[in-house]
Amino acid sequence: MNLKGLGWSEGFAEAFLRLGEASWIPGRVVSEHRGIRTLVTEQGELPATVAGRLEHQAASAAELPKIGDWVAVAPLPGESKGVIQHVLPRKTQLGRKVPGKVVTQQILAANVDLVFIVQALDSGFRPRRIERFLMLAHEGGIRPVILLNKADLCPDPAPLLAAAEAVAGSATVILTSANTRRGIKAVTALIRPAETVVFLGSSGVGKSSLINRLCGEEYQATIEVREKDAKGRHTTTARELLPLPGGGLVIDTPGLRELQLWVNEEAVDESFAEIAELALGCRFRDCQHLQEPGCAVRPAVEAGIVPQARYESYLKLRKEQQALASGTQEHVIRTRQRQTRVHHKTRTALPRQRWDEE
Ligand SMILES: Nc1nc2c(ncn2[C@@H]2O[C@H](COP(=O)(O)OP(=O)(O)OP(=O)(O)O)[C@@H](O)[C@H]2O)c(=O)[nH]1
Ligand SMILES: [Mg+2]
Ligand SMILES: [Zn+2]
Repeated sequence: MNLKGLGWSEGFAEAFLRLGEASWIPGRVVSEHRGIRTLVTEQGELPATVAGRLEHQAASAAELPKIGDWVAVAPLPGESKGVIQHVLPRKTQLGRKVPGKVVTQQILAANVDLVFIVQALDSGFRPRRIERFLMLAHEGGIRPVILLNKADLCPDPAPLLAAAEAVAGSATVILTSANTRRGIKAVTALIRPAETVVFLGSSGVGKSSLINRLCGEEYQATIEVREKDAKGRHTTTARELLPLPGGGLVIDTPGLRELQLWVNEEAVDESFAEIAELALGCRFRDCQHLQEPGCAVRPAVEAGIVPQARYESYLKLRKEQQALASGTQEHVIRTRQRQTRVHHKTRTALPRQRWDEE
């Protein structure tokens, strides 16, 4: 197995060497299922568990090995199994906030070069959702491309294409069909050798079907054996990384039901570049673009230069981002308070101290 073809680079090699453990070998996480990860190493595939030390030291689940991660693994002598000892620093990571009230980040994939954001043109086409996925890509520092799939089911895709392009920013938008193979060549052409691409999008938009087209028919089997969901559809239940015939690697992901943001302000601005640029002309630096005097954004909305829906989406996502930012702070404060409390407890639980007697 050639590590370079798997995306191994100088940077990872240096980080690995710095660990200075001769008995460890490098490997890449290609699947994760119920705590067992499969790695690809120079010697081939290796199932692996995570070292207890690594699990205890991790400040959050986001630091544990995820699909796409490069790790240092200790092969167990005499067993075709290994124990992951270390996660090499990630080049990029794709994360979202864990659904629910808790402020924690979930890593969807690591060391990704390109994100394909997939939407279907049959029903439920939602540009607002594209914006969310775009922000996720920008936050991770990953190039996004938008795929409008099931083009065969849409008699007139032009207006939807235009709507997608209006929110795409610098991202390319491609019409595809896994059924008729429309756009497949264009998609393939975007993937360079040894690059890792990931497919994101709601359940049923055709991520696995598109990947199947890219991989060639030999992967049909992989997709067929997947679990069926309640409606009897084949649905992807785990993330996995597959090699493409032309070089390059692809990660299939289960459809995301709830996409909450884990982004900073810059990612919002990057996804709404035209609004961020207008905002430079606002009188107040912290202008919220609502009722402030001298706002440069509102007049552009009123003049129809910025569509109303886009403006509202911007406000909504920025609010979400700000809530998340303060939520993170609150979380940090609460954790600190907890730590202090624990500290006090151990003090009072100690046997009577000298100062108690004074
Ligand atoms: N007509 C048409 N149907 C498609 C196309 N792509 C996918 N489908 C169908 O849509 C359904 C869902 O496709 P999948 O590839 O499983 O969708 P997915 O995005 O991987 O879904 P999850 O794994 O649940 O997230 C299947 O019945 C596919 O045959 C397409 O381009 N045109
Ligand atoms: Mg799927
Ligand atoms: Zn303003």
